[in-house]
Amino acid sequence: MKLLPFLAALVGAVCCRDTFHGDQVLRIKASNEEQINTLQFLETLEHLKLDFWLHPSNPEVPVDVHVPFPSLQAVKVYLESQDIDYSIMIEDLQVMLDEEKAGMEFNRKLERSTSHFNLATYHTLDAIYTELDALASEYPNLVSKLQIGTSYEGRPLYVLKFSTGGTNRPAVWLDCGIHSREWVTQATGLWTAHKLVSDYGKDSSITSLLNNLDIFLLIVTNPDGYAFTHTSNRLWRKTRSKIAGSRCIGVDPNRNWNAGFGGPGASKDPCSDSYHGPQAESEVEVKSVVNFIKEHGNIKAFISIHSYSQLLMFPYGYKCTNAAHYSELNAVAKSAASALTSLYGTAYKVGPICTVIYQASGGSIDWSYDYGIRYSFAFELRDTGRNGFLLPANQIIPTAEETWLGLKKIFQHVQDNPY
Ligand code: 0X9
Ligand code: ZN
Repeated sequence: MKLLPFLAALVGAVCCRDTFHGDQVLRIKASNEEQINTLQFLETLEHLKLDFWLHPSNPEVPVDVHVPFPSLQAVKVYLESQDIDYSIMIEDLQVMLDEEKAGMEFNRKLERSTSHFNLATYHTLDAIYTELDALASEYPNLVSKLQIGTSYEGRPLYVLKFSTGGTNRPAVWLDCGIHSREWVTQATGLWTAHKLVSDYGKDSSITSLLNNLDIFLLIVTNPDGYAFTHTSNRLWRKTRSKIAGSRCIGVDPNRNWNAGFGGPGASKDPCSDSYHGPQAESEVEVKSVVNFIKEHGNIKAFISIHSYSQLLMFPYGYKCTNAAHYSELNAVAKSAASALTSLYGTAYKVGPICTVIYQASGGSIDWSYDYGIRYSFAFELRDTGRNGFLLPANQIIPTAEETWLGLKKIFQHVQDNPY
């Protein structure tokens, strides 16, 4: 009988994981609008099973696409026939995934023997959740763990609240991992939590910040997706909800907010990775955040952390017109990006979503901004595509450190500019 759980784990580990042997990620450089249209056409060819890591939108921004091995030849021949430039960013996705997995296994053994939590590696959901408890019990006067809801598959949605007292102080909201495969974001969230507790009382800017504001940090916004990236498909982006009338699973939780819902840059096809869902806030993971923000009533900044591309963006994404606070948001984002860059020279682009990445409707920060939270920003962390979503674990800490400098600038601005 004792063998049963072990066997189940073994079968689970080997039988059902998607593999990506020979798959490549191509970086495509469209040189004009016509080539963008051609790539958008390519995106509609379902049988190729292409996974666009960066969607075609304007010739300034490269297009990254994960091409399964069986489609590679056809895609390359097609691009060449259309005179569209491309290069190979990732030669063999499975090789990278194997390396990542080996690193995690090595670390698991290390952590077991040293009983030390390593922030410089990727962790499973269970390990992250255990660490949240450790933080809350070690720093009870500074951190508490709140459950703001339950995911589609029944996992708790945990928010860390950093607070030094007061009642319903003005607060900032920070979420990571709404797209489950963006692993460096959950890891950055966890590092940030440790940074806050270790520097409070030591670093005067953090101390003053937490003496005035509360910080709410949702490290794993999409826990079902995150668990799935560990057990079954490392490249899973969406939620795991069942869609009536479709064989496909999941909604893009960053197309599901009630902001231009169903507009350009979202798909109505449940099989698409940018499927907006049957209606706005259909996903309980989104609805739980919305309810929390509304009930709190005093959130002054809303920041969503994604990867990759090294961008610091602000509204809008569902439309390409400037937000009313464009000048202020642009100035804050510029100063945050330059603080971020000052540490390791990591270059960031700054601007509205629609300009710097692509038009995308139903996104979180458009919702928060239209709801009245002026300081709404989205980060796309490292890198610019060399590793894409598979950022090597040795970049977690430098990524988190530099991001923290950017976040601090935004928080300071919020503190200095009450509204
Ligand atoms: O497409 C997205 O949702 C984001 N890019 S990602 O590669 N991380 O998927 C960009 C959207 C901008 N962010 C918000 N609208 N919040
Ligand atoms: Zn994302």
